[in-house]
Amino acid sequence: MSQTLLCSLALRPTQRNFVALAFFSAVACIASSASANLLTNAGFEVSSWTGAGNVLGNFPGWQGVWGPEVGVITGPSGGVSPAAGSNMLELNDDGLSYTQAFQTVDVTSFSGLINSGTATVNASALFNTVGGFTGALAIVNVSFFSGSTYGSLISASPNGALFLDANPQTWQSASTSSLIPVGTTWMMYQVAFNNASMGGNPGFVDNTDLTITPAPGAIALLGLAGFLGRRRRD
Ligand SMILES: [Ca+2]
Ligand SMILES: [Ca+2]
Repeated sequence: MSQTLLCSLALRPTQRNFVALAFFSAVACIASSASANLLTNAGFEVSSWTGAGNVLGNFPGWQGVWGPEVGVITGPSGGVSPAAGSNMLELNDDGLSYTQAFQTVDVTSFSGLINSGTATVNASALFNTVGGFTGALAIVNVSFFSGSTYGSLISASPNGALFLDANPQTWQSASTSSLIPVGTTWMMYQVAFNNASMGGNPGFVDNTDLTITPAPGAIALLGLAGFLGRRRRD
């Protein structure tokens, strides 16, 4: 709402340099339009979730709901307190390579930006585990889909991976960022721990974040617009 207001105000032209100002304002509007966090229950303060199979098998039906493979939303656990609020996500070894949790997001409202080829996704989360050992491997990732089914997978972002320290009182951030493929209409946010690295201990997640911003190229255009504006005044 406020973004729409900001853009409409910025686009009001003056008589003196209509073209430069209109161009500058349009680009500034794009460059400043980073989305809010697209995840629901991003801090796990609502103790509600479903199975991973539900989330992966029915994007529209379980949009905005966390789907851990083996996990719970919990208060302080294993000597670890939530990074913020009262709750966090706990993930436990599922007997496979990685234990994971998923959330799907409909991004069709960003189609204009995404299909211009200039949209970047930014994903991050805070990770922690119990004390006494190092080398726990935590990962954040985003997958891109052309439709509302897993079968429409286009590609995935590079992993944001992090080896955790041995201190249960420190939370560490992992993040990833990449261009969103043209044609993307759904995204799946994913946090994971490598089971073999966990020594049978639980892994914890809090403060998840998923945003869409214009790619750096759009911001470079902003600089060009400023240059053109100055040239007109010379
Ligand atoms: Ca929390
Ligand atoms: Ca730690």
